[in-house]
This record gives sequence, structure tokens and C-alpha cells, in this order.
Amino acid sequence: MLRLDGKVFSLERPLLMGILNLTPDSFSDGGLYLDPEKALERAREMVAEGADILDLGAESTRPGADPVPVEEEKRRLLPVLEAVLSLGVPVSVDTRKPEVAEEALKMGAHLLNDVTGLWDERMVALAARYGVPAVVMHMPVPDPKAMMAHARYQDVVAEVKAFLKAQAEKALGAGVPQVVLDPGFGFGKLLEHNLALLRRLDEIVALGHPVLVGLSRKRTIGELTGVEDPAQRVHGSVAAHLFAVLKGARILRVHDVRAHREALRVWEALWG
Ligand code: HH2
Repeated sequence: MLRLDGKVFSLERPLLMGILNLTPDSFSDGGLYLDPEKALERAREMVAEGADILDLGAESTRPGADPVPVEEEKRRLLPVLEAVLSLGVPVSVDTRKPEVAEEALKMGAHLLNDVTGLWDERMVALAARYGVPAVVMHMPVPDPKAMMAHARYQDVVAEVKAFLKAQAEKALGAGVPQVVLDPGFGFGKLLEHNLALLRRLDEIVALGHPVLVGLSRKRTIGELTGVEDPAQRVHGSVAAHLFAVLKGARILRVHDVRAHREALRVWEALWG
């Protein structure tokens, strides 16, 4: 189960985390939601389409992305966060900066999504102090600019699993109430690594924490389908995510909430 915002999600049914990128340069939707009005409209739409959680990010972490200064990230994020917190669904904040995370948690964000796997000890301390669960995601180095140069593994599943286990234990030992594990698809990983992680996702699920996957519109989907435009990669994304659910994933981080909600309805009817 997952406790968020005073609610308990049993995780018998997978949850959909709707992505809201408040950036000019995200790989699939950069610039669409820079205007706070448009961002709020999209947040409302995702809730209506069936999002269980909203994930707000104001810095692209695509391969090679330039870092965004703290003040700029806060300027993009905080006004929209305030409005989205009133929509009645749990809100996650996607940031790797403790200064941004602290402001967001003070305002009432319910989940900390740090793509660096809580590399900075201050992130662990913040999740513990504010009593919120944290997503522990794998990336080989905590730097989107440099990560693809580190896409070298002997056994990617074993290495990712060992990292997640160690970071989860550290966080829980420091008082973080719960962790969600994420293999970090595309973060310092090539197609072969992403496929191995998906095929053997059950090995990460076996660590005993809820598992989140984020393959939405990513390059892996483009490579498998031949679809160049990330915004058109919805069908491949749904297929990959349903496979992840079969392997035990319980949270899907997606741009296309409606398509995933419809797919999950069919899936759930079949599985009972
Ligand atoms: N992927 C992205 C960003 N945050 N967080 C988690 N936990 N897992 C992911 O796989 C993940 C993530 C990248 O996707 P997106 O936010 O659409 O793009 P960008 O980083 O360009 O804004």
C-alpha cells in the first residue's frame, strides 16, 4: 500500500501519475505548460481523465539537459503547485534540488520525486522531516548532462537493484516513512538496458516496495516503434506500461492519462 496525503492506496489497482512539465524544453511537451493558466487547465484535465497523482516538474532531466537555477525552478513551479494542491489529488514534486523540494513540501506537496535517487543527503532529511514518501530512482551519476556517458553495465538489473536497495535502506533508516522504487528508464541507459530492466522488473518488485515506471513517450518507445515525434508515441507507451504492470509495477508515470486509463480499465476487467 501507499500512504499519500492522509489517504491509503491499496495498490491492488495500479495508479496513474500524470506528468505536468512546467518547462520550456522537456523532450515531449516543452513549452506547452509554461503559462500557469494552461498548466492548471492541463492538471484539471488529467484529474478528469483519471490521474490518481499529479507529478509537477520545472526542470527537464532529458539526456544532455542544462541545469536550471534554483530561483528559476521555484518561479516556474511554486505558483502552479499552490493551485494544483487544491484539486484534491496527491501531488508529487519532481526536483533534484533541496531548496526547491523544501519550498514545495512546506506548501504541502505529498511525495518527493528526486530522479537522482536521493543522492543529496539533504533530500533524505527533507522527506523524513516532512513525513512524505520519496521516489528512489536510479541514475548512474546525478547529472543528466553526463549520465549517457555512464551507460555501461555488467548486469544492469543487478546494479540498479543494488543501488535502489541501498538508497531505500538509507532513506528508511533516516526516517523517511515510505519509498517507491523506480529503475529510471532512459537515465544513463541504452535500449538494451531499458529492455532488460523491463523484462526483469519483477526482480526489483521483489525488493518489497511499490515500483513506479516511467517509459512515457521515451526514446526506447521511439526506437521500438520507429515513431520519431515523442508526442505520437502513446500506443507504444501503453504497451510497455501494461507489460510493466504484468511484472508488478504499481505506479505508471504518464503524459497520456486518458489512453492509459482506458487501457487499464480493459486490463482490470480481464484480470478481475
Ligand atoms: N522521467 C522523467 C522525469 N522524471 N521521474 C521518475 N520517477 N521516473 C522517470 O522515469 C522520470 C521522472 C523524464 O520525462 P519527462 O518529465 O517527460 O521529460 P523532461 O525530463 O524532459 O521534462
